[in-house]
Amino acid sequence: MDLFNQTDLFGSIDNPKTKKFDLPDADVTLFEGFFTKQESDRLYKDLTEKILWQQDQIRFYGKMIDLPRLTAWYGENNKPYTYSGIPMNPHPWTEDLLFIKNRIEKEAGVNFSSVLLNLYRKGKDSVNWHCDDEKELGQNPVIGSVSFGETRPFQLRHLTRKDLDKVDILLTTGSFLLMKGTTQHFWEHQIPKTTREIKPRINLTFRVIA
Ligand SMILES: O=C(O)CCC(=O)C(=O)O
Ligand SMILES: [Mn+2]
Repeated sequence: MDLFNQTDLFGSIDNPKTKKFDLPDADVTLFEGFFTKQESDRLYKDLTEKILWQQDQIRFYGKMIDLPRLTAWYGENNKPYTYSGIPMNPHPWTEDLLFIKNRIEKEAGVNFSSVLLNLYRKGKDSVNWHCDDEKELGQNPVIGSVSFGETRPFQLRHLTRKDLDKVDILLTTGSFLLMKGTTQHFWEHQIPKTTREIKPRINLTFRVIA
């Protein structure tokens, strides 16, 4: 047995499994079971019911169409932010969001100023390839991504290195994915659609607005 294998040493529910991905030009770490099953079930239910979910639209070939997911923006009100061309007016932090934020900040070593929440209601809900590189996020954006509910694959692909394979990361309930360094400059990510019958998933991406 390899005593120094992190995955084994930190594999209990109270000590999350940690996986740092060995990717060029990126700094990506996954903490599985960062929130216990009990915490995750409670937060999934609470966020589903209490967050002010909204249906945003984007212009597509001159027509307004619904985004394939519901979203919500929470955080400090003095930090204006534009996401995919949509100006976001944040709602104030809630108790649940502060609980999650405090826990992940201990690991991330930064103070997050806002969070974008996504609710993927079904398999057809998704987010298309993009980088989180808006200039409000500073030179090297730190993105703290927390998931509750259904497991969905989070895919990463390098923007220019076509010799590198796409990376699939399964984001299970209670997981915390931390992206920092140059990740957003060199890699884009998506949550693909699936035709499978699946349950909803909530994702929270905490951001630092400079
Ligand atoms: O749902 C996810 O895991 C990713 C969401 C995302 O990339 C975003 O909101 O910028
Ligand atoms: Mn993103």
